[in-house]
Amino acid sequence: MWAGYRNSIQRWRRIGQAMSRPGFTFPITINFDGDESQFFDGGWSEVGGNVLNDQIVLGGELVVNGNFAAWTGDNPDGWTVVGEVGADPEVSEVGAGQGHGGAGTGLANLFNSASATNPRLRQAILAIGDWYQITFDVDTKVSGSIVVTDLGNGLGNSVVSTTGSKILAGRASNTTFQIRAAAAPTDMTIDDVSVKTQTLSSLINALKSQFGLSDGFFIDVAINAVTAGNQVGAIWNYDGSNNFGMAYMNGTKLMVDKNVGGTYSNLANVAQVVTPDQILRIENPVGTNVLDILYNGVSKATPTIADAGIISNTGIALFSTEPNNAISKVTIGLL
Ligand SMILES: [Ca+2]
Ligand SMILES: [Ca+2]
Repeated sequence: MWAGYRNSIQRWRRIGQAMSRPGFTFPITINFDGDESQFFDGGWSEVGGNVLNDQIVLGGELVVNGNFAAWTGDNPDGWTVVGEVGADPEVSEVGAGQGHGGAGTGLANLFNSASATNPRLRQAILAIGDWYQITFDVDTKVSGSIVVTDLGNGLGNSVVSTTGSKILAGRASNTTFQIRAAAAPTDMTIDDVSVKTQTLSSLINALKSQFGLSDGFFIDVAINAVTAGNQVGAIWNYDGSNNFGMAYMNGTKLMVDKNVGGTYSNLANVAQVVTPDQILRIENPVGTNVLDILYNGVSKATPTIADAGIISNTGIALFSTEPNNAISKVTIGLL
């Protein structure tokens, strides 16, 4: 009897997969206030009508001498210093609370008076296509800003211009991690740099795959909050692993990527701030591979995704790289 029950379930699943609109009355709105269990696979936390990804899995520490304890010849051990010319631009060792030329030890000062992109600190520690969490402290700012990136302008390419503890996330497009000056003049002192992988599957939370939608749908994601320099959005044409399209926001940009068999391509990168609870919309129409990505009702990008490896996948999921990114509502409807 149990085997028969299992066979009937498998047959039902096959029928479900063959149908384009099985079992649900669209549009479906998920408010994350207790109504979501039939649509949402769970695993993230629901707090005050928002869903938060508190299940991010990090790898081990990749940075060598991230606390700038060891120096040789006034350059930090483990780091490659680029763009240094005497004392300007310069990376040098200073103490807490000190700017360029300050006394003390154990922190790294990045200084230039007129070279907007130097000096640079590098470590070849990244794998292209992997997602990373980057944390560090800006101890002192006299002037300017720094940018955290890789040599392909990946990792979110986030500019930091204030003091305090920072948490950023992004996908590597090059194997070399870099922190560099981003303005002239710049005089900023940093410490405790950490870079760890984020396990991709732990950034994704699938909605019910039985939606069975490979095209002819829209996804509305109301983003209530995004931590600056982090990513939150939606995934579609998801096969449960390394094939999907994705649209996400980081507070200053809206980006569209595709992942085909583990190889990412960026399809759009447009300036867009996040206003609480405004809608990021993905429209994936029937009969064309041209999508429309909108924010607050305004089209921001019309990427073409035609890869055979992803366009027939039917999964829809949420994506978030940081626990304080908050999604307040998701609606899935038919076009
Ligand atoms: Ca230190
Ligand atoms: Ca130096």
